[in-house]
Parts: sequence; C-alpha cells; structure tokens
Amino acid sequence: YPSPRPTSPGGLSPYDKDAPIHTVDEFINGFMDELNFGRGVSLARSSRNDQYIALSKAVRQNLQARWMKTLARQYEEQAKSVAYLSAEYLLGRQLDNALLATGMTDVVEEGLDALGLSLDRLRAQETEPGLGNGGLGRLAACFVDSLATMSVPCIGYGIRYEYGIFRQEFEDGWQVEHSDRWLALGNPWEFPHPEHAVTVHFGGSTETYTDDRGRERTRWLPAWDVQGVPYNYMVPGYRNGRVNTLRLWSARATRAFDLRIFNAGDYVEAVRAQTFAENISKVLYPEDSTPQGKELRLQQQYFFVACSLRDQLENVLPKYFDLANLPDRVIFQLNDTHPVIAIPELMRLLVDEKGMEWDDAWAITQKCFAYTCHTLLPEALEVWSVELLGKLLPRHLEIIYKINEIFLDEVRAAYPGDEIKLRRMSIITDHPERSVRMAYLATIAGSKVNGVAALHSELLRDKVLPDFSAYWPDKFTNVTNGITPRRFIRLSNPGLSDLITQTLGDEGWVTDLERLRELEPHADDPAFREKFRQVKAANKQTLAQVLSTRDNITLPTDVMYDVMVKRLHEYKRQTLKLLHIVTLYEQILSGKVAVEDVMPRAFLFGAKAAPGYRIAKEIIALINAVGKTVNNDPQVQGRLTVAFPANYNVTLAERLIPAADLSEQISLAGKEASGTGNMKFALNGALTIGTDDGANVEIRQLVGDDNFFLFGMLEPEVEATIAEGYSPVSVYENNPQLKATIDLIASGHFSDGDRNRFEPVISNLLGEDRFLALADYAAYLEAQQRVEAAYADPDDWSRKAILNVARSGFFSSDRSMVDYIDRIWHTPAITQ
Ligand code: GPW
Repeated sequence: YPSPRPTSPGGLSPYDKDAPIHTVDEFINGFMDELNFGRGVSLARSSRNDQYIALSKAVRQNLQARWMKTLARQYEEQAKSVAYLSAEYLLGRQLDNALLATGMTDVVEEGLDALGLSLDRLRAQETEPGLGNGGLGRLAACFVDSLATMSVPCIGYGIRYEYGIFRQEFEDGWQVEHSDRWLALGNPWEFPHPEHAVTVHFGGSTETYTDDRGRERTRWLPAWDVQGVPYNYMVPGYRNGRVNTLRLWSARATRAFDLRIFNAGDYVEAVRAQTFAENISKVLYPEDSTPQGKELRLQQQYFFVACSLRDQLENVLPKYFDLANLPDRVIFQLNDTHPVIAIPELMRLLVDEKGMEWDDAWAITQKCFAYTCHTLLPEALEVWSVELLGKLLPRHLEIIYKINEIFLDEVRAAYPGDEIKLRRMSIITDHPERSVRMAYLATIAGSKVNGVAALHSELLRDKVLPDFSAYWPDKFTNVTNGITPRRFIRLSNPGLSDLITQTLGDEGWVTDLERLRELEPHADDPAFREKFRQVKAANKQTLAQVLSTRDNITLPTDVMYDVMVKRLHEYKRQTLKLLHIVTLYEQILSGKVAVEDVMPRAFLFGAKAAPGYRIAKEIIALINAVGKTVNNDPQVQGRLTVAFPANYNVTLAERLIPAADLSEQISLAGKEASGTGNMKFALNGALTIGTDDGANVEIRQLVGDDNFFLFGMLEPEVEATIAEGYSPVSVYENNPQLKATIDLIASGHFSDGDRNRFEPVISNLLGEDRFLALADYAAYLEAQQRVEAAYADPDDWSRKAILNVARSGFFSSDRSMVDYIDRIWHTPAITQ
C-alpha cells in the first residue's frame, strides 16, 4: 500500500466545480436564501443568531457537495477505513474551520460587509461543541482533521452529548459549574438521521440452546433497549476536496417504551420513563483521567460502540459481505479504554448473531482492534465491577470470562507453575472488588497497543504492562501525539502564519509542517526577528482586548506572558507555578528583592477542575486569591499580574497560545503521558519551561537544549525519592525561601487573615505532596532565573522562539497519522 502523505493545497481548487458558492454575489444569494427561506426572516428583522445560522448553512453548502463525492469515491474503492472510537471529541468552533478549509473567508467577509454585517461578530455567536474534557478529546479532533486532509478514509464515532463539558464560573474565586447548553440556539453543523436509528439492548440474562445444526449456542435475553440516532458532522480536509464523517450518537426511547405507555394506566408517569432512555447521551462526565465507575457511564460506553459496530456491519459494508474479510475493510482504533466494551460486542455479534465459531471470530476480532493508552496514573486505568457489568451486559461478561480463560491457558502453558504471573495477567482482578481491567482486555484483544509519546510508550511497556510486553514484544509501539496546524497556527495565529508564508514563499507548510525548517536561517536575521516580535506583540494586544471584554481583566501588554493552561490536576502541578508566583511576591514584601529589580510578567492560568475533585477546586480558589492580592498590592507596582480567565476552552486556547512567551509544562516526570498543549505553544513561538516528561522530552530534543528550560527530577529519581520515603516537611524546613512562601499563604495573607482558609492545600503539600512539588521547587526557581536572564536579551529570546517554531514540524498530527498508518492501520489514501 502506498503510505499517504498530506495532499498539498491546490490539489483541487478551493472553488472547484462541485461548490455552489464561488463569488461574492453567489455567497450573498446563498446567505439570503438561508436567511429568508431557511430561517424565515428578512435581513432587517433577523437576529444575530439567525445570521450566524444562515451564514453557516451557506458555507456548509460548499462542503456538502465534496462530502457526497468523498463518500462515493470511498465506496467505489471499497478501501479499508479507520473507525476511530472515542467517547470524546473536543472540536472547537466549526465556522472558522469550515471557512478555512473551503478557502471562502475573503468572499464571505466581502459579502457580509456589503450587507452591513461583520464576520467577526457572527463568528462570536457560535458556542463551541465541548464534547470532551481535555487532551484526549482534543487529540481525537486533531486526528480526524489530519485524516481528512490526507484523504484517508475515516469515520469518527462518538456521543452527541446534549450537555458538553460544564461552563466554569468563579464566585469569590471558587469554581462553580453551569450546564453547557451548546444546542440551545440550534446547531447548523449537524445532520440528524433518525431514519437510520439503531437499537441497543441492556440488562436481562442469557440462555443456552441448541441451534438447527445441533450446536450448543448462547443467546442474550435483554431486558430493555434504547435507540441510537446518528448525527453526522462534516470533517473537511484542508483545501483538498475531501470531507470525512464524524458520526455522533444520540439516545432516544424505542417503540417498546411507547407500548409501555400505551398499556400503562399512568400515562404521565409512563411518558416520564422515556427520559430514562434519553438520559444516556445527556451529559459528558467531567472527570479527566479519573473515571468514576458510574453505571450511566458504562451505559454510555456500550451505547455508542454498539451503535457504531452495528453501523459498520450493516450500513457501511456492502450487503452479503463476507465477515471473514472484515480486517481488510476496517480497523477500530480504541481511544483509551472507554470504548473497549466493543471487543466483547464484536465477539457477540460474530458468534451469537452470525453463528461463527469462537476461534474464527476471535481471529477476526484480534485483527480489527488496536488500543491507544493515554495515561500512566494507576487511578486512571479503568476497571468495571463484575457486579455492575454483569447486571448491565450479562452476555458481554460471559464473553470476557471466556476470553480470559483461553488467554490464561496460554499463559499457563508459556510459564508453567507461575501462579503469581497468572493472577497478575488476568483480566479479572479480585481487589479491591471483583472487576474487569479494561486495559488488559484491550491489550489481549488488540493487534497493537501504543503509548502517546516516546517516554510514555517505554514506561507503558516496562512499568504498566510489563508482563504483556514480555509476552508480546511486537504488539507494543509508540506514536507520538500531534496537533493540527490548521487550527493551531493557521487559524489561531494569522499574523505568524502570514509571516511564515511570506518567508517561505507559499502556503505548503500548512500540510507539510516539516517545511518550517526553512525558517531556521531567518532566526539569525535581525529584520526577521523584529517582524516576529511584532507578531507576538500584536497577539498580546488581541488577547488583552479579548480578556478585557470577556472577563473584565486588565492585562499589561508590554510584559512577558507566562502561561499555564490545562486541566487542574495535582500531577500537572499548578501549585508549583503558584509557589513561584508567591515567592516573587514574598521577596518584594520582605524586601529581599527591590521591586525595581522584579522582571515584569503576566501569569495566565486556565483550568477546569472535575466538580468532585476537592483539592483541585481549593487550588483554583488559592490561585484566584493570590491573584486578587498581588494584582491589587501597590507595593508590587504592577510588575506582577495574575490572570485566571474562567472557562478555559478551545476558543480561548486559540487566543492565549499565540500570545504566550513562556509555556509551563511542569508535571512530575513520569506522570504526563504526552501533553499536546506543550506542542501548540512551541509551534507558536513560546519557549518551554518543563520537566523531562511526556512529549516535552521530544520537544527538547528537537528544539535543542539551548532553546528549552529543563528542570526537575527525572523519572528514575522520582521513583527513588519515593522509595526512600519522601518527606515534604523536611524539604520545607530546609529551604528558607520555600518556608517563607508557604508561611505567607498559611498566615492568611491571601484570605483576609483567615489562617484556615487554605489549610487543605497547605496540609496536602506538607503532609503528602504526592507529586513532589516541593522536591522540585528549588530547581524550578533556578530555571525561572534562567528564563529571566534569557528574556532580558530580546534578540536572543526571539532567536530561541523562532527556532522553536522552525523545529516543531514533527508535532503535526499529519505526522502522527503517518505513524499510525505505517505501524498500526495499514490504510491507503483515496486517489483522485
Ligand atoms: F486517563 N488524557 C486525557 F488516559 O486528556 F484516559 N484524559 C484522560 O482521561 C486520559 C488521558 C486517560 C490525556 C493525557 O493526560 C495527556 O498526557 C495526553 O497528551 C492526552 O491524553 C492525549 O494523548
């Protein structure tokens, strides 16, 4: 098979013949039709929402023709396709991306202008689909973007949550969650297909029977069911005429519910029962990397994979397709363990429903799945209690037991007498309660298992799944994560994009990001550095403007922007960043440092905490309290500014990242699987201060040690420190500055004299400090001094920043896709 490379723009004209809108006049006509006949309003009486929806529907017309053509080509070629199974897609706004992909921006801007409307204002009307928590969901969105751009057949499957990730607000600095009603004003980007609804069953029991060939078989007698309605979304390739599909499932009550209503005495009560079915796709669970083991979540997982498998077998494949050839036609990529219940589901479909023999079905299943692990945290590895799984999916539990039994027989034969190994490798564990280890099931069934950065894949092999990697060394591989350059530089950083295009001579870098290497010689050119600085300065102005209107935050624009944006998690160590800020402040208060000698900086945070994660919410409150005090203390003379805009999301990331000078990637070594924010910052010309963790390792190798501020323990040192019996209190007692810093917080200085207010954070740090923030504190401060020294030389800083951009091409998700294709999927690109 030919390994696809991204198709460069110009492969097809952005205004090819399939698109109905080419000119300003055609756009105006299309827009007015959508407004008058789609919305039923005149321009004069239309609301901004009417205008946004009409605009989106006019733009999407240009994609729809290409969408149908892509599907037709795919069908003609009967090509193998990727079915990406992910419980989350953190897509970000759709309108901008559609305009970019179609190349319609100028025509639309001109047309709207002629009508007295502003594209910027209409853009702002869109609520982003927040159907994910953080990195994992955003990665899925980047991957489907890259596959479309590379003309690789892919369908993304997921859940159309009615409420996505919660909207965060602060009340007295404390996080409060509001529901995200992203669908409230209508969604012009989805295509519902209720006529293609599929039924999914739950509960009940199983029974054995003898089939007409005299074979002993098992069947599932489920107790209840729901329907999954597919909602299709277009995934446009970048100016290549391709549009792939994202198919999100929404739950709806079945006829069975209707009948119950009909037969029930209490009609109103029976109608109410319908909402039970609809609850399944109601809300995204807001826990990132800490699954809760709730029944509704297991229902969600089974719901979307059962719909997706059914869709593949019955709608995507031709009639009378020989399922023995399934692995030639589709590879199901499991985005972490959330969709792993698809494995016993495929076995059930093949064995129970299609009458296949177990061994044949297992051979097919093993070739059809591959598993990506995204974590090293033991608490993030999903397990389901046998009791819950057996109640909800009794047949699947039996199948899992049988997979385990056959596998353990193999292990027994390979390691005779090693009962301990047997217990270690069993899918079923008895502690703390009898449960199913989903990562083990995925590893045993999958053709490949991959980690998401070089270090992560190594630790996954050696620390998390050592027995399995010893048994199947070839099953384990790495694919380092990536980010789409379309959204995360071309769209979000137009200033830098224009500078790159001017310098390189064409726009080809947008689909061939390694071409950024051509910028390297310009890093030494003073004129280029000056232009680069102007772009950064303009991005700061834009951000300051956005935060002023969005959050009523006042930001200086002539200072270093030091940015830490990611989910709030102890292992990511927002507290270490906070200790740095409080240290700088304490040094001013105590007179250790004259305020004139403090380097002016703005510290920007963005972070949501899982609503039930107490200590994470306390940390948010503390950041806000420190910000309030520092920002308002006249002794600081405005040199330190802390800004924490609420509700960090993709839309805000697109503004924050291009304005950053310094990227904070300070997780404890060995805890962050990869990180992808780190890549976005480097690509946008921020320097990283970071630990030797996740993809930071590869970023540093590529950009060079001189252009990266490394600090902190390495993973083996972390292990050794913990093994020796780590005592955070003694670190505190032996470092006077750390002591002064923590004591300032404990004194009530940031809490109107209330010494108890932040006691939970303090005692967590001094008593436990699970992620060794105090142990890395001194090294972090030292690295921050190196940052200040480097920033004092603007020309040299610019040089480093430009080299970060020039050497970040590797982190394109297009490259990640090439690696998945070569190492795991073996799917060719569509030609023509
Ligand atoms: F725990 N990640 C995430 F592995 O965003 F499932 N949510 C999650 O629930 C998990 C992982 C899970 C992140 C990783 O923390 C991050 O390091 C990685 O870059 C990202 O997934 C994409 O691979």
